[in-house]
Amino acid sequence: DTSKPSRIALLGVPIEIGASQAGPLMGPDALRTAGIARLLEQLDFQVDDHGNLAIPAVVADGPVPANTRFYDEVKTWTRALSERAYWLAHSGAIPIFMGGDHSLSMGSINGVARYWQEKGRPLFALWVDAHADYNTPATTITGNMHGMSAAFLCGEPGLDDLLGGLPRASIPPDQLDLIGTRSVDPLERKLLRQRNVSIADMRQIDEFGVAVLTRRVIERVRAKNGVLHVSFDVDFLDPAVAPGVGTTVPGGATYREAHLIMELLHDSGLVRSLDIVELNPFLDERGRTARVAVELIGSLFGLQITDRQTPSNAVLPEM
Ligand code: B3U
Ligand code: MN
Ligand code: MN
Repeated sequence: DTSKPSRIALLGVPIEIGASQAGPLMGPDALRTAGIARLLEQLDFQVDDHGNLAIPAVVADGPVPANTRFYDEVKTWTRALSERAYWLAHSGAIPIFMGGDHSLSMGSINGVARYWQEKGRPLFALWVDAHADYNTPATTITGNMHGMSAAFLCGEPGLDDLLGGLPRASIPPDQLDLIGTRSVDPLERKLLRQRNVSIADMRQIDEFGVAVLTRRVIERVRAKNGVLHVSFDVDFLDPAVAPGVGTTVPGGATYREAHLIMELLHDSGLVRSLDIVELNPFLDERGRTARVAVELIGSLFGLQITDRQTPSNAVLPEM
């Protein structure tokens, strides 16, 4: 089944204990206020807002690994979200997981990956982020679990009980692509090198441009008849464009670079799920960051400046 879904399922995931600063809890409502549903409807999608995920009471029911802050809380969220994500993918809609901090991706991508595993199509993840989020309990400096989600996704050891018995669907590290990277911890860097994870860092963006780097990802997915999950951390953007983020890192992507990535991904027809994470409305300036995030989601789902094909669309191989 390669036909493009025409339904989008919005799910708010108001988790913030994976991050160092409070505020991402308000992210889902800020995205709603910025008009995410209205925009997607204008792009001819049927949009169902499933509200915000709620979790059961947190219980300490197992060993807690060292160097993990709020492990039991993150475990409870991850378990609940993984189940929910599986069923949303199963429904045939494109799920958009509105964060919330980036630890939510441990649940969202695990659930989505489990669905695609059953379908027999490889899932690729594009990690659009200033950070690599490839820490494990053995490499982390902060213990913040939003810095561990990509590593968990790729099956790195150290968080093996995080799903508490629910199935874990890891993706091989060669199906992970980082883009926008500019802040990596020393041991995290070593691990990324060992696993040979593909990294389009800011220097590569400056040298080659985002179009070349994005097409490289698209071609890799297409070559394996895969589908793509986009995990978009708003700190990918330069702080001047997106001030509403807890962990801003200077030297980020421009507004135009980010839109071009989204437009190219849209044209590929390969994106089947999305996380939009780390928006912190408490730190935002008059809703600017929320509005930019929604505009970028528009580009990812087909918003175009004109109705003409660009030359690059025209040369892309047929789906
Ligand atoms: N790598 C650091 C910093 C960090 C990761 N993700 C964010 N910050 N947002 C860490 O804490 O693991
Ligand atoms: Mn992140
Ligand atoms: Mn980040």
